[in-house]
Amino acid sequence: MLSLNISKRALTALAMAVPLVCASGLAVADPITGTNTRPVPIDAPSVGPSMQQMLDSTFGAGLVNAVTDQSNAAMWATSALPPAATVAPHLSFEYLCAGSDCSSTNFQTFGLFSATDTSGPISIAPIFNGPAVAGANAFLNWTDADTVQITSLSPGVTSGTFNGISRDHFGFYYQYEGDTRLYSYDGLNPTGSQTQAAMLAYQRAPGSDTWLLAFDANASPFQSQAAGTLDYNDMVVKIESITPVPEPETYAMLGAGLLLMGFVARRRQKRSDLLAA
Ligand SMILES: [Ca+2]
Repeated sequence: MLSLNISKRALTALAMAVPLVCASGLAVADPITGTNTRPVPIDAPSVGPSMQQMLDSTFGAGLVNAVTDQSNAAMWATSALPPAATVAPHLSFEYLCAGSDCSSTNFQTFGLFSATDTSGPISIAPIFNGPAVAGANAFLNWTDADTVQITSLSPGVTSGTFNGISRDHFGFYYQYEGDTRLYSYDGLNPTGSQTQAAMLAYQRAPGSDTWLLAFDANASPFQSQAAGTLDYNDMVVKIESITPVPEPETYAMLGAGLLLMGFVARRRQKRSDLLAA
């Protein structure tokens, strides 16, 4: 949309201010096991499809609601080993290309990040780079607990091996040109912009491991903060084989369930030992 057509000179000046904002945004230290607060409002799009239209074309008409079905998930784990996650962009980008700014259409990136807390270092694995268009696919394969291999036959995918990306605990980021990185976890995004909710996450259905993630560049303080800019259609990606990281309470319940199963299995074992004897 129009708000993204800012000049390169302005972008360069703004990019120099990015580290300062990142530093203040990361000052609070707490583990990234949290979730996001949803739902948030979605503006009607000025250019491109609406969030509801994208959900309808991805999952089927009327199956997932753009407002009421927003997930609070912020971090994910792989649900299958192997096969690992398939990451496919659902559609291309929202902004208009006009005049000398046309080259900037090649500078949107999307990828994985991993971090143990909001004050520590953030590891990233870029996936889609400039020339990626709708239909491009990337395949992710973890060769060990925190090493991911990205492969693809599509243009615009950064192939390679990236360390520091936990198989059990990763999120997604989106970046517009030299602008600040926006994360799937709200707590990592800059305060002072119009929203920290840079991403909306939708699950195909309860229990499904297929998701649609939608980012909006206007969550960055360096883009337009005008009313009507939060339409979440700047970078939209469909991802298979991921499952949300459980909240701490869920971990506790999961542990109890595993213990119980262990107990039953041991009793059964003993009984069969007796029968055999
Ligand atoms: Ca927008």
